[in-house]
Amino acid sequence: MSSSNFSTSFELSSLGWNDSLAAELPAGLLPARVARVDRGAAEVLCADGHLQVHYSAHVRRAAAADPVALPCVGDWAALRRLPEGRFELEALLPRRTAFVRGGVGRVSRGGLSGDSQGQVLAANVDVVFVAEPALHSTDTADLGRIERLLALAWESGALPVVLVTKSDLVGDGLDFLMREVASAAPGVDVHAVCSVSGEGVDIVRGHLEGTRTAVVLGASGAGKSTLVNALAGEQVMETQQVRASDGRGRHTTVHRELIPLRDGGLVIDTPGIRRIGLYDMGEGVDMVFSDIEELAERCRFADCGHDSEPGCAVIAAIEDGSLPERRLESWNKLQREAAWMASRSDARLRKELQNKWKIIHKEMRKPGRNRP
Ligand SMILES: Nc1nc2c(ncn2[C@@H]2O[C@H](COP(=O)(O)OP(=O)(O)O)[C@@H](O)[C@H]2O)c(=O)[nH]1
Ligand SMILES: [Mg+2]
Ligand SMILES: [Zn+2]
Repeated sequence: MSSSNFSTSFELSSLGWNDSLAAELPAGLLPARVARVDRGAAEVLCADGHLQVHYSAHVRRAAAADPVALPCVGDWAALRRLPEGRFELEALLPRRTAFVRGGVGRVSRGGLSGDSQGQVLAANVDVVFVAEPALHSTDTADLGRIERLLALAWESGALPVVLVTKSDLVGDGLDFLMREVASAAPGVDVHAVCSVSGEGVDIVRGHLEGTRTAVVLGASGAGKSTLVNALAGEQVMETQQVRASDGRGRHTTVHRELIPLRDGGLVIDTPGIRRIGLYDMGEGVDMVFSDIEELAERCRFADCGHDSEPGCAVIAAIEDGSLPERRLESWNKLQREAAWMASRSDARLRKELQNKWKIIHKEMRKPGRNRP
């Protein structure tokens, strides 16, 4: 974050603070929004400005028991003022939305529920920008990556929006590309944006109205940080310099970071995600493939596998060209992955339960215990 922000204090409402959050703030503590985390400490934005705070023993204990309890970017935290004037991060307020990697964890009204050993990538995000660069060398985008990120976005509880970035690089191919991308994102807004000329940036900004928080996801080099700078109207994030030797960029964004925007709203920049595993994301996957789900309702058999069954509406749609075959393949793949991950987590849960019972049985076998 630019150092100019360091001294200024923040109007809490400009950080997304509202009455329902206020109702959950423990008495005597101060609200602050987590802008960035480093090992054991967080940078927060609050009425007292931009502060670095350490975690209380309570937070450290909770995080040791379950990493989901670790503060993450976007979290609302409650700070305790220590006698010497410093602050300590004493508690996290329940999360409205959360991206959880490698863990279970569905968001319910009371925050994350269920057993989980995941890592929260970002919390309290309203809008997810899935950034996919328009490349001049190939005319198609990585639709599979878009679908995967959309599943993650839906599952988090936030609203996804797809951004085809670097729209200046495709020229005439843009319309075709936009249609391709839209076919992978039913029910999702798809916009073209060029952060260099500023074209489309206002539409992106429109999604932040009402002091919403967005996160930008996408591969390294997709133009995420450049977009964040365009939204901010100043250079807040470093962007990749293209190396002259091989024309490839270097990774520059290493931290996830929450940036309050001058024009309102907040945006979280992220490092490129190499590969994010789906984890227990059945519903997120269903949302991404709502077009196939709808078709499937018209299959003759309720348990149609959309393979070679007679009366299959999905196969019929592929044959008449209204559904790209790639979509069905991608759906099968992501469903298999989600199911595999879910079964793995079940296995882990079963093992944990077994261990628990082993301990109880051992206790019961101890000498001196009454046995039936
Ligand atoms: N032509 C063009 N280049 C862009 C645009 N946005 C970003 N870039 C370039 O793409 C490269 C990667 O951008 P960066 O924002 O660092 O990507 P990130 O890794 O997703 O944060 C940089 O060299 C940018 O200058 C755009 O709209 N048009
Ligand atoms: Mg970046
Ligand atoms: Zn079918």
